[in-house]
This record gives sequence, C-alpha cells and structure tokens, in this order.
Amino acid sequence: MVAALLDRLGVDPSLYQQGEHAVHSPIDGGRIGSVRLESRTEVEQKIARAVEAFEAWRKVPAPRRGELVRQYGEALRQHKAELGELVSWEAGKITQEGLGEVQEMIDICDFAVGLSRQLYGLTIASERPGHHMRETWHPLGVVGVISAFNFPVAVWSWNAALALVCGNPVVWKPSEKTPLTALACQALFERVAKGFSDAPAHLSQVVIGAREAGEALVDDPRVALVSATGSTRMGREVGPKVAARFGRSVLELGGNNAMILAPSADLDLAVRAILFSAVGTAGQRCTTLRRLIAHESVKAEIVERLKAAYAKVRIGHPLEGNLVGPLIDQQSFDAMQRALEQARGEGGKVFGGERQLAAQFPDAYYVSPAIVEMPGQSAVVCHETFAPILYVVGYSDFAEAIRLNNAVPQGLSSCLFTTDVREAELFQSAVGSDCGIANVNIGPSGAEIGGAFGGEKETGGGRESGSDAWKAYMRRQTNTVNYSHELPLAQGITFD
Ligand code: UN1
Repeated sequence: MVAALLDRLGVDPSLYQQGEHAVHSPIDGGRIGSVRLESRTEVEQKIARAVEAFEAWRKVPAPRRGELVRQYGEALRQHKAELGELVSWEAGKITQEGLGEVQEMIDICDFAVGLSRQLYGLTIASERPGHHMRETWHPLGVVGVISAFNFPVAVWSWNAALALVCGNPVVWKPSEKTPLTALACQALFERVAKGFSDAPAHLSQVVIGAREAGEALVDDPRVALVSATGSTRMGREVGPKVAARFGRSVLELGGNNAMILAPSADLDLAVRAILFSAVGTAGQRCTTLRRLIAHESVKAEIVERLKAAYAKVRIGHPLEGNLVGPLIDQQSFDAMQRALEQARGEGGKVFGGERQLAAQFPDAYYVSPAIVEMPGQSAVVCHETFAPILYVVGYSDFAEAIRLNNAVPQGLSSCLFTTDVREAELFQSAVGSDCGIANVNIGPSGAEIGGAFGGEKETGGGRESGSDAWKAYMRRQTNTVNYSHELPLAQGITFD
C-alpha cells in the first residue's frame, strides 16, 4: 500500500527499503519502510551544496522564483490524494485531515507565488537635502527546517515556499517518525525543479537523521535561519545554540490552548468547535484545545453535552471513515496515561482516556479522548501532553477567565465563545489573551495560512506562514543615496 503510494509519488525505492531505521505506521504498527540515518558529515556536505545553490538562486528574479513554487503547487494538486493518504499512513491522520494538510501546502504555495511579486521595501524621508533613503530586502541564505511528526509536510511547506521565493535554498530534517512523507515531497520537488531551467541543483534537500543530524543544522554557521517546530524542550536547546552563533531562528514550540466559554456563548457552535479542536488529529496538533475554561453557569451543561458527543465519536482506522485515528506511538500513549494518573492525583474526575481496539491493533495505540474536570488549574493542566485530554475548569468573572487563559507557560492559541461584544473585544485587546492566536467563536486550531502562525512565551515567539512572516527569511538593508553635490551630515553635525 505505502510502497505503491511512494512509487506513484516518484520516490526511489532504495531510499526507503534498505536503511537501518524502521518506520512504523501508527495505524497498525506495521513496518512501512526503513531509511538510512545520515551522519553529521553527510549533513554538512548537504549544507555545502545548499550554499552553492544559494549563490545562483539569489540572482534569479523573485517572480521567477515564484514560478517554481507555482509549479510545485500544481504538482501538489495533481498528487493531493496520494500524498494525503501517505500522511495518513505515516502520521495516522484521518482521510480528511491528511488531505487538509496537503491543501495547506497548496495554499501556502499560492500565497508565496503572490508574495514573490510583493517583497516590498520602504522609501523613507531623508532629513538631508538631495538624499533618498530606502529599505530593501535581500535573500538571507540557507534555511534549515526541523519539523515534527504531527504536521509532517505542511509545516515544511510553510517554510520552504516562503524561503524559496525569498531566494533561499532549504535543507529539511523531518521527524524520524515521518521520513517517508518528506521523501515524497522531495521527489515531487526534484521532478519540478528538473524541468525548471533557473533552478540550481540542491535547492531543496532532505536530511534523514536523528538528533545528530538536527544538531548539525543548528550548529552550522552556514545555516542562516533555523526554523524548528517541536517541543519546548527541543526549542530550549535549539534557540540558544543558534543565537550563540548569531544565527536566526523561528521557533514554534508547545501550546496549551484554552477556550473560554462565556455565559452568552452559542453552545451548539461551541460543542462542534470543541470536538474538532480537542478530539481532531487525536489531540496531536500544537493548536489542539487542551483547556476549557467554562463559566460556572454553563459548565455542567457543556460537560454533559461533550460527554454525549464524545461517546459517539468513531475511533479507528483513519482511512476508513472514522473521526479519531491512533496516537503516534506507545510513548505517546504512556505519556497520556501518566497525565491522567497525575490529574486524578490532583483531584480530577476523568471521563474516557482508555485504550481502544487493542485486540484488532495490538501494535497500535488508539484511545478514547478524555475529558477531565479539574478543581483548578493545577500542575498537570499547565503541562502540554500531546494527546486528546481536555481539562475543564470553572470561572465566575471574566477577568479571572482571562487570567486563567494566560496563567500557563505556553502562549500559542486561544479562543473565546461569547456573544457579548465587550468580552470579545477585551479578549483580543492588549490586556486580553497573551497568545499569538486569539479567536472569537471559532476553536484554537485549524488556522488558515494567511495569518502569521506562532505564539509567545514557551511557544518560542516565532511566526511562520502568512502576513509578513516572510521577513524572517530575508535580510533587511537600509540604503541612503546622496544625489546632491554636497555632503551634509545627519543630525546637523559639522565636520569641516
Ligand atoms: C502544528 O500543529 O504544528 O492551525 C501546526 C492548525 C494548523 C497547523 C498546526 N493549520 O491547527
């Protein structure tokens, strides 16, 4: 099955049939490939090739660079079904979400194509006569991308599409858990690049490797920007290392996303939003809803309605019409069980969370999503467990709800369900949510690519994808030109 998909996506079988690192599908635990892990030296060789590619690519006009990304987007459209299914096999996403992930790639390609004609700088009023000032944006250099298993292809594409139109080559280290989807994206890229006369060799490269390979990207001063998505623990290592060599990093780390449910909320909408954002992707999005902060007047009702809805959610093989697929692996299952145990110890009432379908899939980890009513926002609630656990806490006044929303170390996404315009505006104001994303009447997950994506505090502060996130992938230059016959100095200084 997987081999046939990889074949249709043009991946050379030698890349996934003879390595020492086995790749297992979370769907049934079966082996779907084995890849060779690259050494530090091999990664360094790839970086050297990327530097060469940069020399050529930065000279290609940006709209022409955009044309390559447009053609890549076309290739993705043609192969959406296969790539989406491969995402399901390798990351365990349900059909709709696997396809949605590929659509997110197509969308960012479209965005980047438009951007390739809009890498605008500024003109600035000079204080000196006969002078003009402007600000220009130039290609930055090699961009290293480190991505996580849960969005095995989309997050790379946010980075790659922008990096490429900005004039930069990309070296990508995907998660060791999802190398096959990366090989597929790379095969598609190579096919498109081959037919594109202005694309230098090695414009996009994949590095299959473990920690050592990631470290090679992080440590190498030739990698101008490291864009890393993953745990806060990983970011704590990557950020300082890149900073120590004065490199640039874009960090997209843990989230602990809340929904505030106000007394005036439309509960029908809220139930649907909670289901998608807490249960979808088996709770394995960085934007997954993990905390429900419900007003005391609606808390009992929402919990009851959620329990009824959770009981109906179909859990099972993600390609067979179910709504919840498996967790990525046993480690993830164990972490979930430990968190539920801790929650009980902290006074939580746990509903759900048990292993499912163990007889049918002894080597895979399906769970029923959990709802945990907590007496308050205790330690376990402040920690991100990458599994479908929704903690519910109550509040009585709105200021307290905002305080709870903000009282965790992470700051990625947040949302409020209300029909009270004052609450809505306050939530999105300077004294409201402290997160990078703050929504009203939609859940915290499933963001469109057009906005800047990322968050504050332990989420790392990086922004990827839309808006002006492209600026992180370019270097800014301030230019002053004197077209007069004098040499006036700024600040009125005389130096005769
Ligand atoms: C992630 O989980 O790392 O907003 C990215 C969302 C998706 C991206 C999630 N568009 O849920």
